Amino acid sequence: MSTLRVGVVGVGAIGRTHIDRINNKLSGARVVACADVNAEFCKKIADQFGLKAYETGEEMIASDEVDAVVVTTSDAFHARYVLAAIKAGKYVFCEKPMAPTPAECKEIVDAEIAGGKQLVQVGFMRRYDPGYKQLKEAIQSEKYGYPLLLHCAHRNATITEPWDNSSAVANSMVHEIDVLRWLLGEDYATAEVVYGKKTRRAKEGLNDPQIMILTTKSGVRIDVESFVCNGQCYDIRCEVVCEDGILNLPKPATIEVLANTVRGNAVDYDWTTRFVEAYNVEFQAWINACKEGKVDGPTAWDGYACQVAAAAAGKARETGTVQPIVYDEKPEFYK
Ligand code: ISE
Repeated sequence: MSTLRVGVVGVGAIGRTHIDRINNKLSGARVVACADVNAEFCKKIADQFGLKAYETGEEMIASDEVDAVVVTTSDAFHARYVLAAIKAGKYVFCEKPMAPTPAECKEIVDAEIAGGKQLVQVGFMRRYDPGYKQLKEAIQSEKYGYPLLLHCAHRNATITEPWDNSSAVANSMVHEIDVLRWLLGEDYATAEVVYGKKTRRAKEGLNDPQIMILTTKSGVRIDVESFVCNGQCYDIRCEVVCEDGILNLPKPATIEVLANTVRGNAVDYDWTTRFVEAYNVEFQAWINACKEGKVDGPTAWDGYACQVAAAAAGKARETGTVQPIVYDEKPEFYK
C-alpha cells in the first residue's frame, strides 16, 4: 500500500488538528474522507481540507475508499465507530477514552478478539512524549531501584470542554491512569479521590482542585493533583521517588523571556502545544504500524484497563471511600 487512505469521524477541534497533522506534517497517509453528526459543518470542513464528506460514520468506515479510521467524536460515540471499524476489518485510532464505561470497552475487546486480529489503537499520546520515555528508560535501567512513590500534577489554565465533578478523572486524569500504568509496567489495586480547598475560579458546584490517589498491585503509591481552573498555564508534573534516586519528568524546553523585571522560561497554555511532538510521533507510529499490518501502541486492552481504574476512581469520589480496582483476566490475545 503506498498511501494509507484515512477517514476521520468527528471533525471537532481535535479531529481537525489530526487531519492537518496527517495531511501536512506526517508522511505515508492522507485523510481523504470525513463524517460528522453535524452534516453541514462536516461539508464545510470537507471543502476546507479537500475531503469527501460522508452522510454517516458507518458509511465512511465501510467504504472501499478508506483504509483506516480515526475516531474523534465526542466520547459517548467512540465505541459505536470503533466497533464499526472492527466489523469492517480496518485499523482504527480512537481518541481517549476508548469509551466512557468498562462495559463498552469490554465489548470492543470482545469484538476484536472475535475478529481474530488486533486493529485498535487508543490515543494515549503521553506514551510518545520524549520526557515520559526518558522516565521509563531510567526506571527500566534499574540504576535507581524500584519506584516507591509518584507525585504528579495535571494542571489546566481553564476548562475548554463540558465539565462536572466527574470530569477531572474521566477526562483529564485518565492520561495519568494510562501513562503511569505504562511507566511502572503494572496494574492498579485501589483508587481514592479527595478534594482540595475549592478555588474561587471554579463554577458553583465544581470541586477543583481534586487529588486522585492510586496504589499499584505491588504497593507503589501515587498521588495526582488535577487543577483544571488554575488560571495560569498547562503544567504537567511527574516525580518518581525510587529507592536509590528521585526522577523528574523534564520540563519542556522553551525560550527564556526577560520582561517586566522578571527572567524566566515561557510555559505552555494548553496541551496542544505541550504535547504537539507526542501527537506527531504517535500518529506517525500509527500510520507506519497500519502499513506494516499491526498495532504498535496502546491497545484495546489498555483502553479497557484505563476505564476500569477510572470507573473505580469515579465511584471512590462519589462515595468518599477507597475502591478496589478489579480487572478481568487479560486474554492471551493481548499478551
Ligand atoms: C483534554 O481532553 C485532554 O485530553 C488534555 O490532555 C487534558 O489536559 C485536559 O484536561 C482534557 O480536558
